[in-house]
Amino acid sequence: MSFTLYSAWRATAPYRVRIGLALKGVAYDYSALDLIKGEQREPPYTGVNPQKLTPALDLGGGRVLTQSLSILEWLDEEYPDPPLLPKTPLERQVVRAMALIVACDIHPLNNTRVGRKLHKMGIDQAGILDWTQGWIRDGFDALEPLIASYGAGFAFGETPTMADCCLIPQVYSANRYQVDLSPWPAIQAVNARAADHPAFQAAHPNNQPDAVPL
Ligand SMILES: N[C@@H](CCC(=O)N[C@@H](CS)C(=O)NCC(=O)O)C(=O)O
Repeated sequence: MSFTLYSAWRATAPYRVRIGLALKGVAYDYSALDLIKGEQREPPYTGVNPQKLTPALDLGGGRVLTQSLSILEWLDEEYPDPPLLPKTPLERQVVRAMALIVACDIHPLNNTRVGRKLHKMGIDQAGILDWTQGWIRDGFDALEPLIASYGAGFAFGETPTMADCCLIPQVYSANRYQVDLSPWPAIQAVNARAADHPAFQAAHPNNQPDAVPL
């Protein structure tokens, strides 16, 4: 039975899972949601993921996985090669810490539903942009020294890990929201390295079936 990924081309959480699937060479069908139209909050998707967020990975047989990081962990256990986590507990802790800076401390504050809420509270577009950029900057300030210490091409070591699955979509988002990346050379170097990697290319927003030419 084939897998179906519920995704949205520019959304960073499904982008993380697309990278993981591409790194593992796992094939899937792509089901697009328009987050601006609010398709994630309407049936039939609410029947797939009652949390009304993307991604969801439908494995068939009534099994649906949600939450991008736990999907990546599941992928890594089911398809161990190539690994998304390093060998030792201490190394794995560092990779997970990098991933969580993005997934817990940047992204949730900048999610679509947060932007909608800020808008309803009367914050204008410039204020929302300032909010978004600020959380990205704070997170990148924390990631930069970790990547400078542990990176060697990718965020941790020479091969992609779960940290890169989270970092590269967040850099895409930073560019989308006009964050100047010059304060973070280590992050920029990883982003440049990933741009040459076929799995990261396959997962890139511009290469998704629902991509809108900008
Ligand atoms: N913690 C969740 C976050 C999922 C999430 O917030 N997804 C965003 C797209 S990046 C979404 O579907 N947003 C829709 C909305 O905010 O209404 C995960 O990692 O999967």
